[in-house]
Amino acid sequence: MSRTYYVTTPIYYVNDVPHIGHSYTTIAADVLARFFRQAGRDVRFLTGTDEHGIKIVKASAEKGLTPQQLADTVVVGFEQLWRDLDITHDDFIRTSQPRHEARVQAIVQALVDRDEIYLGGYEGWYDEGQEEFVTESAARENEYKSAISGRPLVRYKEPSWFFRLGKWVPRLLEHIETHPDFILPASRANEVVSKLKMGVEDLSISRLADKVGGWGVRMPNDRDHTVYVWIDALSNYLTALGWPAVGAEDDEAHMRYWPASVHLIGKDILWFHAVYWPCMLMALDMPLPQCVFAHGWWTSEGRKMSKSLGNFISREVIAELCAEYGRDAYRYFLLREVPFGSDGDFSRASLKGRYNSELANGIGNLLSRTTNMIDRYFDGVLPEAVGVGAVERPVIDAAAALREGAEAMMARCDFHAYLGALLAVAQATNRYIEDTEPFKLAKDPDQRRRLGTILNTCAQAVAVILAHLEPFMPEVAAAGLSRFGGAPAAGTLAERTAWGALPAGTPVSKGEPLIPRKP
Ligand code: ME8
Repeated sequence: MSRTYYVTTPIYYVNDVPHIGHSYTTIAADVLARFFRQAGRDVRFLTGTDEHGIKIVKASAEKGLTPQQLADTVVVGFEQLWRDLDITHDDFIRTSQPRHEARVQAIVQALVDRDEIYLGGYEGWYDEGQEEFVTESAARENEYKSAISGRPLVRYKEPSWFFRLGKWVPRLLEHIETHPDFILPASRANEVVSKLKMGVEDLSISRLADKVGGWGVRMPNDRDHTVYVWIDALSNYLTALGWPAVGAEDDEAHMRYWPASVHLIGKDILWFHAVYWPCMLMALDMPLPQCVFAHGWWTSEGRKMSKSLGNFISREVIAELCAEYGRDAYRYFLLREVPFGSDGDFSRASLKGRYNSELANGIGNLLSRTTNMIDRYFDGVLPEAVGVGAVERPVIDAAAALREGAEAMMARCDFHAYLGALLAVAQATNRYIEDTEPFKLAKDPDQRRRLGTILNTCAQAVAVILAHLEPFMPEVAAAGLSRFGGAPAAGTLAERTAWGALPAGTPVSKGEPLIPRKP
């Protein structure tokens, strides 16, 4: 059995419609899933929706719907967006599903059995938009408003069950210090560590069921309480694998995927994933995920995204952008524009700029030049490479750097550098064509072997580029590779992209520009 790779996205709240931020994490997860499948790993890719909590209860009431009706409506939009963006998840979990609810109860019961939970009372501030308890000092600092949404915090005072979070903090700190890749980027790990060192209180993990209209998972040990939505939500990463066993047929069928290779999340929900979740897992005596990667946030046209400003990038706007540039270009842009982990600004001008300079002029143009010349000078049959020498070196070296660095870059979610290395191959090859001037050599019959070597080199480079582009731009890459009739389709990515993998004699067809320039 090959090594497993388990990638997850956050499960998205159904109080509002999907937008660019959701598409960002899910596209990143899809790229990782596709890449590691190509690398021969046994991949599991999970996404889904977070449907409980006061936020959903309030949003549904405003719309005159029940929470379930709201969830059922909004989830359709998420599923549609994932189809629109060619997302290849293996499972889609909804927290209102019985398979999830039963297992959340089993998880909480296990914590009760281990004496990790006790009854107390919560009095303090709550950020209903973030579904987050806020300490007095943090509340005061932000003038009793949400640090994220700016909306007023709500005062809560009620009996509540508590998880002994504080007890696990020393072990968590040690884990973070001894596992430098546990929280990425590293700067985020530092933030978590300094906050942990300031001291952490035990975590309120239940809400009175009446206060949330009974919408949620009941505490197994106390019917008057529902499980705090974050405990419910975080558990999805395990419940979706069938853990803990509660008697259904597929119980624990997928437990070979645990621990997760990476939980991809946005920076605003790092604390939940880097503190609550691992402490819960330690209390359950379960292995911790290998990595929690917190990406940055997008603004739109230079400002915080909002419906009232008219710069909200909804599913409909994404569909429009995909119609104009192709969904592959949208996928590419998001992961290329800024390093994963940094904040980025989305603008139509930068999408168009990158599309034209990197995709159309860089990769598309190289593919067209190469296939056109092979068609014209060699009747569409890939010529042999003989006497490969120093002139070819920069191209071969750039391809080797991409191929050899690919897996490590993907393991660190360094999409930006990966695509940078990929573009470097295109640049080196385009420069090679300019330097060697094959169109001039074609006029001289004595240069035929040299011409063949140049075009073979270009074709090898294009094949390496397209194979590595596949996880990001699956349709464009497949269409490009199909122009090289004999491009090896089987084998791992590294096998398929060994230099010279495209044999001489391969039929090569030219065609319409694959990535046409936008005026
Ligand atoms: O937080 N740019 O769900 P959610 C980039 N249900 N990312 C953005 C963004 C933006 N402008 N706006 C939001 C939740 N996000 C919980 C998760 S997981 C067990 C439970 C990201 O729908 C945000 O950072 O509010 C978060 O990672 C994700 O969208 C889901 O947000």
